[in-house]
Amino acid sequence: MTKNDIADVLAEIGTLLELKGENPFKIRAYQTGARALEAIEEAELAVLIREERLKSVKGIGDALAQKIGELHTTGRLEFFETLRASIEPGLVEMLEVPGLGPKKIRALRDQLGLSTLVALAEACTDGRVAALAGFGEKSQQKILEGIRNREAYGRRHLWWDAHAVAEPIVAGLRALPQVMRAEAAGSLRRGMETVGDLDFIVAASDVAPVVDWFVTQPGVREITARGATKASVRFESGLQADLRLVPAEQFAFALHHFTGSKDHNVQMRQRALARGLSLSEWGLVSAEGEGTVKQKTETGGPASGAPHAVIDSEAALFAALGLHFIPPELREGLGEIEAAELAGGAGGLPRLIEPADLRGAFHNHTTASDGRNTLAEMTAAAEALGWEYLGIADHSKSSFQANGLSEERLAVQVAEIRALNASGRFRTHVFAGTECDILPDGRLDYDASVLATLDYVVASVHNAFTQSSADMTARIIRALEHPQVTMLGHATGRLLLRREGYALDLSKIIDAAIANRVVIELNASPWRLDLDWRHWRKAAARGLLCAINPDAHETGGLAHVRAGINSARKGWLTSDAVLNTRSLADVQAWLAARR
Ligand code: DGT
Ligand code: CA
Ligand code: CA
Ligand code: ZN
Repeated sequence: MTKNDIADVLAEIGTLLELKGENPFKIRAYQTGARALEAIEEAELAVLIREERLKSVKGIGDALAQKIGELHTTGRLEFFETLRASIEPGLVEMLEVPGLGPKKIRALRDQLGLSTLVALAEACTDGRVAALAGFGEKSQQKILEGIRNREAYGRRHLWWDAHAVAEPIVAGLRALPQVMRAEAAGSLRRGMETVGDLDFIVAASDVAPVVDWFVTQPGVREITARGATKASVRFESGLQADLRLVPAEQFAFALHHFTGSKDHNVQMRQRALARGLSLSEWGLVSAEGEGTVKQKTETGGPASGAPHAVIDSEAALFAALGLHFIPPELREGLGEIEAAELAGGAGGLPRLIEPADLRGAFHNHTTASDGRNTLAEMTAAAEALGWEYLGIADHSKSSFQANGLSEERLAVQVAEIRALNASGRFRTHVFAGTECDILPDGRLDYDASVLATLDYVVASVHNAFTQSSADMTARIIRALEHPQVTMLGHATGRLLLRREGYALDLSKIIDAAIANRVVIELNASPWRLDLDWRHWRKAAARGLLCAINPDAHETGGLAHVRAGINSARKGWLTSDAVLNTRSLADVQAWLAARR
């Protein structure tokens, strides 16, 4: 952790102790310690810790020095975690409401028994807060407003939506004459399925015009911060964005730091420390405290024994620590650093799947069920993307809310698809499939004789979500054991930021899919991304085959495979693990062999 990160923790400890009503001297010690720490230079801190001289700093006592050391080297502090866990989470949330500090929160808790935001909002609405000594009408109004805003703004955003906001901003920043380099960092760059806020890193020759441009972008509702090297805005959607301006020679370090993740950063710092170096958003310096920033030529080059390359890219930064370049999607602190070792490594980094590797996709809808484009329109759109094949999998009859196809209508669609392929109208081959409901007892929605007329079958759960985990697991496994099922659609049924998936035992389902040579799709719809990336690395290593399916309900939806590629990359998937990277002939052969 950097000194500022550590100072933040100390300040938070002070606040939490205050929430608990602890002794004021103890509280003051943490607040003073946080300020004392901020006054120390990053490199100096490393030296003080190593030489156990931290307690000689004014404002930092024995106990505090020990805690700072622990945070600096491990990035964690058990005392802090225990303390936080001991406090009702609602009280901690109240700290984020403007106008509420620890003292007032304690008063609300002790005198009105309030320990959740919901209860607090109620107490504001019926006037109990205003009646409390030290609050009043105005302060009650402000608290209520703060809670309402928090509900509107406090939420995360789909990667797809955040990306749509970020992309033109990055392009616009790069087009400014003062800007040398600009990137979107943070969770967006890591391809996370949801994004808290946007983080832009810019190297510029002149700061003010860049900040002026940034805060006047279309859709900016509010400028929440504006300083010499940083600006923050909030868009109409509630999405917030931070812009950070750095000198060109710090760009690679800032980009790496603000790309994160936090866990990855902590591990990178530990690796640097093990090599006598200290890594931060500012640079890579000798941990001896000479303050030699490697990329600064005027200091006469790096300290002796340190790597000599100029660090002007993330690749150079990783190389300076003996590592291959780690793609941002892998930077979650889940073994990527070990795998990136230049010297051997734990199997090495995978060659991750890329958007251009996809040659088609299997799960797409047309106007025959609940899609918004016809078969011909969808095929034309797939052809425009350069796809060799497009799978049509409209809903089956039990999904009446989605206009699912009866056996007769399905037969008509299959005939249409065969005729379209025979006509040679499109270069893209169309596979005739279905998204067949898995009925509550695990049987399929069409008879085997109907399924036999199709090229493939996606089996999905669309009803009876509230079954027990055991029932749902047995239900899905029964479907996977059906000889005509090719792949499992949106395995958990989650909708990001809207609803959790249904209860099930995923590891059993993955086992059954592997045993029955059934594909599990990575549904690439930006609000699904299901099966989640966190499961894929292990599952693929055990032999599970993936298909990245956009579940498109209109032509524009085919582009959602890009979101699926993000998740596939986060799941360490190579093109080998994904069926729809194969050629048309190979897919046809694979489907034939499964029959
Ligand atoms: P988000 O915005 O919640 O989707 O997630 P991120 O990863 O974009 O997080 P954010 O915006 O708070 O910060 C961007 C990156 O900056 C984060 O991934 C790592 C780095 N960072 C921020 N705060 C800390 C910290 O306290 N310690 C460390 N080591 N890194 C941090
Ligand atoms: Ca962020
Ligand atoms: Ca941020
Ligand atoms: Zn579905």
